[in-house]
Amino acid sequence: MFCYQCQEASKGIGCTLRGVCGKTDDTARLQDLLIYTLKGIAIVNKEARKHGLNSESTDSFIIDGLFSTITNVNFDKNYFVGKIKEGLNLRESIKNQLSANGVQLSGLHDAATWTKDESEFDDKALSVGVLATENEDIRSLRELITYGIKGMAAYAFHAANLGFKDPNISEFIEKALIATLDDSLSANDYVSLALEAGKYGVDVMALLDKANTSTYGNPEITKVNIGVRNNPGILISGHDLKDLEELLEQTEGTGVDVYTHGEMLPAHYYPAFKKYSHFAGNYGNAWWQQDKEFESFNGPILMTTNCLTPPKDSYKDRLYTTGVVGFEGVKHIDAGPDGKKDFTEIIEHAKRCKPPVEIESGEIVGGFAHNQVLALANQVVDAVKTGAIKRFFVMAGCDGRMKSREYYTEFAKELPKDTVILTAGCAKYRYNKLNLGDINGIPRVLDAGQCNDSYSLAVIALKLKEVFGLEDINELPISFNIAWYEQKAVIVLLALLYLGVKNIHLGPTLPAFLSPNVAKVLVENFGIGGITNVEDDIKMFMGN
Ligand code: FSO
Ligand code: SF4
Repeated sequence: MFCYQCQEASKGIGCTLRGVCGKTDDTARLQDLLIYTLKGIAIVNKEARKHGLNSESTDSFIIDGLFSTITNVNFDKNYFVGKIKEGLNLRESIKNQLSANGVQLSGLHDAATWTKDESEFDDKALSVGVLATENEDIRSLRELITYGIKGMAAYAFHAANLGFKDPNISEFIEKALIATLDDSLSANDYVSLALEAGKYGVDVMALLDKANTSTYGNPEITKVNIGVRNNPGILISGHDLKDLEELLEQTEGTGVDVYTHGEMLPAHYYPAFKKYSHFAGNYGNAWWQQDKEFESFNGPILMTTNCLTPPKDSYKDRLYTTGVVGFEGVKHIDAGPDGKKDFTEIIEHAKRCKPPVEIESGEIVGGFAHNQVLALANQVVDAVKTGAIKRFFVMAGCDGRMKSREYYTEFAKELPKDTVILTAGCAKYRYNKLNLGDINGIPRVLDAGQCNDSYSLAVIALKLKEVFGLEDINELPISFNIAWYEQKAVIVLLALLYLGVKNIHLGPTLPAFLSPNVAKVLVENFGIGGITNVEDDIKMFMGN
């Protein structure tokens, strides 16, 4: 195997024997082969589109497939074997449909023609992985784009679950998949394609924002309990709000409470979920602490998306997956023919469990997505004009288990008191319990929501640009010190670059998949930088 898609890639180079994330080498190879299969489908589907023969189920197959290969989503090799077989069948059925409509395909790439028996998948996978592209710069750019569309697929998946789809996004994803096989493209072509991915990144986050806010209302300032009650509970993690809604509906009146974990915390900010009195609070912290927190939670846990880590035996039998998440030996819940998920088994399981052990108490405040912040716009603008707020720091993205991430807690603590942190994603857990105070009633940490709600932060920045009558978003007193871990952060980054944001600092380390030359392009054209130490970085950001 060779995988370098996340921030924890072994030695900052890549995982070769087993993933630091726990992904086994055979699963990693099957993921590579699934991606290759998706490229083949994209090639034939491009023709289907041209002839008005594209079906929405093909778009969803590609979106699900990409999402399932994101870090910490699916570790189950049988899942990938099944998806590859399904993908090959789908590809052939599209060809058959084309031919029935008089369209003959010729000169197709191997990705669109190969067939193998399951026993030969592993061999085939060896020739189609990341290292199949020999030139390290082209490889770097192809992977940058691939990881970007993986992130895009994740957001498109959640939007689709709420009935919001955009065929243009799927068409772009397919175009990008095909481009990664095109040896006639130059490094410059791929840089342009990466920026185009950023445009669709903005679109997909806007689509998901519309899906979430039109279904569940606009997030509003909310205090979230981080202690526990005395009833048995179900812990729900990941990012899918539709799953949460169904779970809340089905647990109502059962005596079982529902708690959020990790990236599900922002669900509390939506008006639609406030009506559930058994929606008890948020339990624990970011994804990487789940091995301890799932243990002490005592009740069943539902993982709707990443970040899942290989479960310990102490809670493996209490763990359930749904959607594209999977782990061998862990129960999986799929939607029935009516599209609804039946969580009865989890609810009955919860009733047999003890209430959660309290690991924290008190409250945290969040809900500062674009609508809420814009409602406070006058207050915010005044605070900037009078100098009460000197600078905003966008510290969105992901948390991770490496010690180097303590930087972000220190950074938040050491920031001058006249600065405000705008956050989104699980990165917030490094500083959302610090009590950093407020500025004229505006909290110093404004949590917009999940990683996709970084879109909200961009909307806020664009609004401030307009209010202050500035030409360029980079003239605002906003600095970007972003923490990344997996591929959703890649699409967020590309989206910010597309919006013209310069001088983004990315940490705790720059991606292993950026070759020195590609990193140079990003530094020279976009001012992308890494991080050093808290003291020097704060001086640099504050301009002194
Ligand atoms: Fe975190 Fe994991 Fe949301 Fe990521 S839970 S690390 S950017 O998957 O998706 O922020
Ligand atoms: Fe390694 Fe990250 Fe790939 Fe897992 S996802 S194998 S940790 S690079």
